Parts: sequence; C-alpha cells; structure tokens
Amino acid sequence: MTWHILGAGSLGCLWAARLARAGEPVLLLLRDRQRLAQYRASTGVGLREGDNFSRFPIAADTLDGNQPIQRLLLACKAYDAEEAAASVAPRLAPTAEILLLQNGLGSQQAVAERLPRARCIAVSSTEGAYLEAPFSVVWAGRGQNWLGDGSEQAPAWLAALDKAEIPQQWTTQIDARLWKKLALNCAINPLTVLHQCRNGLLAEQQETLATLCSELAALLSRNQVRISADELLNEVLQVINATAANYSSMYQDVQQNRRTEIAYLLGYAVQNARAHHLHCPAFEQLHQQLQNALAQRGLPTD
Ligand code: NAD
Ligand code: KPL
Repeated sequence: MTWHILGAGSLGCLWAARLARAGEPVLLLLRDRQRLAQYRASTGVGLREGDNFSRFPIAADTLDGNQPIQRLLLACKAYDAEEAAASVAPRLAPTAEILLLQNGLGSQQAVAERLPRARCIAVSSTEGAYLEAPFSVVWAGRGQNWLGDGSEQAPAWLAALDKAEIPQQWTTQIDARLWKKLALNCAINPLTVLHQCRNGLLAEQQETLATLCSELAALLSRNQVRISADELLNEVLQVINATAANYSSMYQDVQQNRRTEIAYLLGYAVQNARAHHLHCPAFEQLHQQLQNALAQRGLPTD
C-alpha cells in the first residue's frame, strides 16, 4: 500500500526517507508543477543522521494527480492542514486512513470534520527534524510517535513503521497525549520568544512557569486529562533541562520570520478555557504578549 505524503518539509521528508529505506512504496504529493520540477532537480529526498547522508529517489506527483489515495500522511503545519486535506479529498478512497502529524490541537478536529468518511489518526511526535536544504532533512532528535484515534483497534501497518525505524506506540489516549504536549509547548515556547532565549534559560523563570502550569493543569483537567500542577511543572522543568541548549520551534519560526502555530497552541488553550468559563489570567496575558511580539515583527497573530 502506497504511503502518500503531503508536505515535503522536515517531518514529511523524515518519514518519507525512512519508509523508502525500508522498501515501503512512497509517493510525495507536491503543491504544483514548479515544486515538482524543483524536487526532480534535487534527485530525491536526503536524510542526514549524524555523519551519514543518504539520498532516496522517491516518486513524486502534484496534488491534482489521479491515483486514488488509501493512506495519507499529512505532514504540513497545523494552519495548512484543513486546506491541504480538502485539496486531496476527491482522491481519497472510501476507507482512506489519514495520519495527522500536526502539533497542538484544533487542526485534527478541523480535518476530521472536513473528511468525515476517512479514518483520521492523530500523531503526537517528539522527534526532531529540520531541513538543511530543500528536500534534505536532518534527523536531529530521537523521540517517540504516539498514534491513536480513540479506538483500541491499532492498524496492522504499524509493523511497517517498526521496520522503517519510525518509533511508534498506539494509544487509546491520544487526546491526553496531545493535550500534555500542548501544555508543554504553551509553557515553554512563548517564553523563549519573549525572552529571546534557549530553552535552558527558562529554568530561571520558575515562578512564572509554576503559575502557568497551575492554570494549564486546571485546563487539562476540564478536558479529562488528569495531571497535577506540580507534575506538569516537573515535566516542563525536565524538558527544559533535557533541551537546555535548543531553541524552541516557535523561537526558530519567529527568528526566521515564519508563521507560528500560536493559534493551535496558546490560542487554542485560551479559547478552550473561555468555553469552560475557566479564568486563566496568566496564559491569557502570555497569549496577548506573544501576539504583540508577533505583530511587531509583522507575523500573523493567529
Ligand atoms: P515544515 O514547514 O518543515 O513542512 C511542512 C511542508 O508542508 C512544507 O514543505 C509546505 O510547503 C508543505 N505544505 C503546506 N501546505 C501544503 C499543501 N497544501 N500542499 C502541499 N504541500 C503543502 O513543517 P514540519 O517541521 O515538518 O512540521 C509539520 C508539523 O509537525 C507541524 O505541526 C509541527 O509542529 C509538527 N512537528 C514538527 C517537528 C519537527 O521537528 N520538525 C517535531 C514534532 C512535531
Ligand atoms: O516541542 C518543543 C518545541 O520546541 O516545539 C520543545 C519540547 C519545547 C523542545 O524545544
């Protein structure tokens, strides 16, 4: 069964290269003819792991091709997901499965509503990757991919991920995974943008982090995710410690004048808290400060 991969950025290329290396059929879906020509000139997807570099001549096509799609990996940013999914909707087989790699929350629900017949499987990934050149990805951080759609019925093709060295675990609690990752990203990423710092420097902001974690834990609890404020703070501090030398993904987006996923992280948390009539002054204020910082740089604030 062909893995159709829409979004040939960091994670899309990382999945494509590993699947192709394991002998799985892969087809990249590119936005238009110009991007397809650019890809063909690059002679395939590059994968760098430490000192090793390999290139994989993976097949590619434009979105408007006519091959039916049974399995789709949606590997674009959260703000592009709904439109990207809609653009391939006419090609989806009646029993299509879609893996949603987006960070945060909100985009998965939007795609599922757009494509009610497809089986939408959310993926919460702690892997790290970035592009060193178009279609050439650096596998920068080992991690885990949690997959789930709320059911216990894990797809048989998970074995193909093991073979491809794509770490995976099926979970019946994918929403809890996504919420906890959202909470970590809400506590860490905006502060790195506002303080213009690496993750490690946030260890000096324990009071602010404790207040944010207390509000975020209350929000998670309203969403049936049980974690105490202290447990969340501990997890946040552990991540800060383990990634002390890194710049958060949001910091990097802002530095490179790229749109951030604010709407699917803090923006989603703020809206969800309001819907639950939960008073969260600390992360409301953080959201506002982040929006101001983005506006000053001419970046979208949602
Ligand atoms: P990216 O920007 O590197 O890649 C996204 C790609 O999707 C781009 O090449 C873009 O051109 C393409 N795209 C967008 N809309 C498209 C469309 N309609 N048709 C065709 N192509 C389209 O992003 P990324 O870093 O791979 O991140 C993808 C998602 O995974 C994000 O939500 C991110 O937060 C999450 N994530 C990334 C990492 C990481 O290390 N990169 C880790 C964990 C989670
Ligand atoms: O996921 C991250 C991100 O940068 O988006 C953390 C865990 C904060 C690591 O930098």
